[in-house]
Amino acid sequence: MHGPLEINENIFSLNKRIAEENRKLLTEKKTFAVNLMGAIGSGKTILIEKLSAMLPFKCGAIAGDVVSDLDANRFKEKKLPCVGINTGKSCHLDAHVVQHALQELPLEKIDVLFIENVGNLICPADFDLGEHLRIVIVSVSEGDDIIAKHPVIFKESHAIIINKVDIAEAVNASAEKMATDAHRLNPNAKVFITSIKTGTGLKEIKKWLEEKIKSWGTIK
Ligand SMILES: Nc1nc2c(ncn2[C@@H]2O[C@H](COP(=O)(O)OP(=O)(O)OP(=O)(O)O)[C@@H](O)[C@H]2O)c(=O)[nH]1
Ligand SMILES: [Mg+2]
Repeated sequence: MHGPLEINENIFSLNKRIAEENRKLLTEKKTFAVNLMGAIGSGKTILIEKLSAMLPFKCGAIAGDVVSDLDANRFKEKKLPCVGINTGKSCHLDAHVVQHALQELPLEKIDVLFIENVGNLICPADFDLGEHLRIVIVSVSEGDDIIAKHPVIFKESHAIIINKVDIAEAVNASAEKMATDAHRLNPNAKVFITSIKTGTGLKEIKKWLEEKIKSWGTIK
C-alpha cells in the first residue's frame, strides 16, 4: 500500500525525470523553451503573439488549455508552428504531455518555443516542463494583492509581468504595490509593469528575453 505522500513523491520524481529528458532534447535541437505561466485571462496568449513578431528568432508555441483550441488557433493564424494540448480537468501542464507535443513540433525550425501553461497561479509552479526559463504574468484586474496571495509561483520565476496597467485606475489597483510584492518575494526576478495591448513595456521584455536567449549560447 502506498500512502498519499508517497504517491505525490512518485508523481513529482517521474515528472522531474521526463522534464530532464525534454530539456535534453530541446537543448540538442538548440531550441530555447519558455514556460509562460499566469492567471486566467492575464495576457499570456497576446504576449506570445507580440513577442514572436518582435524577436529576431523563429518562434513556435505549445498552447495548454483545459478544453478549447482557441489559443492554438490564434497562434496558427500568426503562422507559428504550434501544438495544442487539452488537459481536461487538470489545471497545469506536466512534462509528460509536453514530451508528446515536442514529438509533433518541427523543433529544427524553432529557435524559441513558448509554452503557454494553463491559466492558474498554483499548480503549474510544481511541474518542471523541461523549459530553460520561467515567466509568470498577472494583471491588475485580478486585484493588487494577487501576488502576495500566491507566493510560490512568483518565487520560482525568472520574470514577473504585471499587465493591463492601462486599466489599473478603473479597477482600483496599484501596479506599484504589486511590483513591490514581486520584488520582496523574489529579489532575483526581473519585474515588468506592462500594457501588452497598447505596447507599454513590451520592448523592455523583448530586450531582456533576447539577452537571456543569447546568453544561453546554444541558439541555432
Ligand atoms: N486592457 C487590456 N487588456 C488586455 C491587455 N492584455 C491583454 N488584454 C485582454 O485580456 C484578454 C485576455 O488576453 P489573453 O492574451 O487571451 O489572455 P490569456 O492569459 O492567454 O487567457 P487564457 O488563456 O484564457 O487564460 C483579451 O481580451 C485581451 O485583449 C492589456 O494590456 N490591457
Ligand atoms: Mg491564452
